[in-house]
Amino acid sequence: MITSHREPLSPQPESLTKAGKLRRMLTSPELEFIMEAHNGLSAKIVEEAGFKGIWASGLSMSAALGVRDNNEASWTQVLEVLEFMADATTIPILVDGDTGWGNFNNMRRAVAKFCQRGIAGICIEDKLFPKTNSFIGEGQPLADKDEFAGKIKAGKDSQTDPDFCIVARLEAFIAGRGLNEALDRAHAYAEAGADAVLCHSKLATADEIMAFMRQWDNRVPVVIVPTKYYATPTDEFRRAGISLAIWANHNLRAAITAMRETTARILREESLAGVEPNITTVSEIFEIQGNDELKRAEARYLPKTEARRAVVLAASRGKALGALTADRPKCMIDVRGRPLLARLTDTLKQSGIRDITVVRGYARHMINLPGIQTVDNDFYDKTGEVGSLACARDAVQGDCVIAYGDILFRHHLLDKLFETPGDIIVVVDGQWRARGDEHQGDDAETVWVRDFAECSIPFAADFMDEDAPVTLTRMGPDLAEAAISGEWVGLARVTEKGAELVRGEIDAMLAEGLSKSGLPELFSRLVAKGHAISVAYVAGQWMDIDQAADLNQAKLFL
Ligand code: SPV
Ligand code: MG
Repeated sequence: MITSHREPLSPQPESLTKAGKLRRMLTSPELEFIMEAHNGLSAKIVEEAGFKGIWASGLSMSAALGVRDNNEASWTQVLEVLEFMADATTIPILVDGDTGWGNFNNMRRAVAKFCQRGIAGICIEDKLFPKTNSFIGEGQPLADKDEFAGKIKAGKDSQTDPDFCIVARLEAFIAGRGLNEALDRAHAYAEAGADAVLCHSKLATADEIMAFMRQWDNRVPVVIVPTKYYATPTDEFRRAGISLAIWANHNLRAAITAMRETTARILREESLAGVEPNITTVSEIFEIQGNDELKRAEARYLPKTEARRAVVLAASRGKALGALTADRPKCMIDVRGRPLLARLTDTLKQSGIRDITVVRGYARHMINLPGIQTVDNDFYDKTGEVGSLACARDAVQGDCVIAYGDILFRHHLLDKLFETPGDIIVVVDGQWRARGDEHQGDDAETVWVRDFAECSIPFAADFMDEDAPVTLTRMGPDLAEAAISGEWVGLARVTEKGAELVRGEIDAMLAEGLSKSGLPELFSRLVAKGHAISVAYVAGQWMDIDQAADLNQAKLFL
């Protein structure tokens, strides 16, 4: 009797490949067990339960794919399933390779592919392609013994992992051909290089298996599938010297039962309430899927973006809009079915800004959009932008966009704002002249104030950001035309450091009684104190709403 495969083994080193681990299970002196799985989920459940290996059952995989166990799923479709199973688990998978999907040549390709995909071994049965499940009918034809032995040899010659296991499944008992045929073939297959034989039987007792074990000289380990003789005590298999028992289809069968019961109950009760306590929770699914690992990976690999916030100044009425702002501030004027402010906050949200603080003043109760926070400037009619920003002082921190509440702009202006380096960045429209004419002829009551900017480098249509960083020199309504580089859009951004500077300047201006001032003055003061304010140049693609004519423009803009 050759007993080399049954020598006691040292503990499994972690360095073993999956194939190495399967080989150890086959050759260990213990009776080992592997459990059926048919997809990534069931494979995970098998590993989670503590099994050391997985049986990728042909019956179960085909049933799970909704086809018959007659090679209706192609071998590459099976390969796809196996890849998910192997990726989802760390324990070895023994694949039910049916009859090897053809002749020796098909077997060669399958073995090479399985090795590539981290499969530990394949079991092939000595029947004909297309296969029939062993529990169907009687007298199934067997493969020619020598042809099958050649297939085993071809498989062994094709494996790229030296520990990959080929298990030769004996269907002699299934075909009614008896013990001698089984033993004769077992020897031939072991001779051809099989790492183990699987002795299969469909009797309700283990008699055939035990008869085989009494005669078998143990030259290679024996594997069994006790599906039909399940009542046999497991210790009998142990005593008989069997190496590996396969619990071949019980996850699939359990799943069918559970799915049928659940589905029928939901259909019957037209409610989920009855089934809810009996089924896996959604958070358990997330756990099985490994969401925790993704969280850890995100923390490790995603850039650490500070939560972005925005402060929107929306306290003024917009007097020039006349009756349109009789009952609401101009930021709540309807522009094609939505308030201006809603359009602005949508654009901010698209850029990942969730924390939006709106400074309200005139007709404050009209500003009631979902998903915003509000602070109120009770003295909106006596103060200006600095006074309003002071009301939101606590919100000006971290990475924060500061925006006028009466502007509409294309989303990419925000991208530009976030891409431009600096601690305080202002968006400046280099094509400010193009906006000039529409506002000619304003009635005398309303003064159209434009926030012009003088910058370190004038804007040119072919200006590239990489050319040189542009900084603000001055900002205000009264710049001499020759000094104007562009017009501030009403959009700025501060970093943590910039926010600190802005808060400091707000405090200084309030102390000087300058709450009526505009933000251009605040920026100019910071520049005068030697703080750099970066300029993100854009060319148009924005507008502000100052008068009724702008509303028509806004409709076209959207
Ligand atoms: C399978 O699980 O697909 C098998 C084992 O081949 S059996 O169905 O018992 O033949
Ligand atoms: Mg099968």
